[in-house]
Amino acid sequence: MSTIDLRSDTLTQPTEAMRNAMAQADVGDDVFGEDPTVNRLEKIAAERVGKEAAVFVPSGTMGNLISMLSHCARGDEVILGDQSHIFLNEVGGIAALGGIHPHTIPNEPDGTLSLETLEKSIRTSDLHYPPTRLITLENTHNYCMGTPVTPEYMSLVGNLARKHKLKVHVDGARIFNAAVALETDIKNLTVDADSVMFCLSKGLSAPIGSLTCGTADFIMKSRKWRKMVGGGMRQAGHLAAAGIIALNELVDRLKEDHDNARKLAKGLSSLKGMELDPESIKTNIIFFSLKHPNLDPERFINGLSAKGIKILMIHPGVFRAVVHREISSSQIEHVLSVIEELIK
Ligand code: TLP
Repeated sequence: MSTIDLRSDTLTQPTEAMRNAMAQADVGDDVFGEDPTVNRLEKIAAERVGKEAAVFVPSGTMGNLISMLSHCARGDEVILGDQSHIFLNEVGGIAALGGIHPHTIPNEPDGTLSLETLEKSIRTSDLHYPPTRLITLENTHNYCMGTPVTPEYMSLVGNLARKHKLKVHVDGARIFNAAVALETDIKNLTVDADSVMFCLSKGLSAPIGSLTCGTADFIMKSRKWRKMVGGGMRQAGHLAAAGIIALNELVDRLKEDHDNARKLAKGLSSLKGMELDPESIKTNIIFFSLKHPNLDPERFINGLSAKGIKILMIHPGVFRAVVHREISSSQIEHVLSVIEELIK
């Protein structure tokens, strides 16, 4: 029985072309700045998001961490969403390692932060307050149904940040999903941000790696932080080679994942006890609740698992399914028929 793994798009395996490119990559010591493949990936990445420079890091978590460390000093404050990955899922690294004070405000269901609340949350110079330095947004917003945040919203936040002399960082782990869903050039989503981190290792199918992009000065600072937290890699071109393929060949096909996610959401919403609005699914992430009189959440997840289907239970009765390159349209139909059977 083959497994249908919907726990995350991080589960994607490298493509055949990636495996070949990794094996044959031209490499050097990247700590000396001498890995030609890493240098090429960083150049492609910076150009793609319209920034001066980029630095290759092993994970999205490290990319966000070094960005925040580069923008903020100890005791500075960052305003971010209470549902953001940085706040919920990055082990509190910004506070533990950077002494950065996280000031959370509620995420709206579409992943944005209310502009009014945002502006009210910026600290005055009162003696008692930590100085606000940074606003951090997430695009797509993972825990807000993978919703893509629009260029129009980015521009409003950019204006607000400039008015208050703040910086803007975007956790764009899945920002290419956002650009594809909104049918916009990715630069329209990054032009109002001072820095952006994006991942190659999720829907784009590379095995490892993320990039942090910004001004040349910012990236110089970020490189130092990367070294300090142990992210200085040597012949990393073997990894970067897969990343180049991810950017050149795997972006446009993300639309397929979004179509399959919508198909899964529509199918689920027609089943008894499943609660979700398929219209809210814009990219590859689906959250749904199970409220069924005869099927408790544990039995549901175990029943799926017995049929080789894996999804994540985020809270009791609340599930996440993420669609990716290794999930076909016919597998979505199979998943729906298994769930229909379980519910009976
Ligand atoms: N997200 C993972 C888990 O950590 C939850 C997932 O399966 O979705 N930003 C966002 C918005 C993310 O979703 C993730 C990973 C990261 C950053 C961190 O990336 P990695 O895992 O490369 O450190």
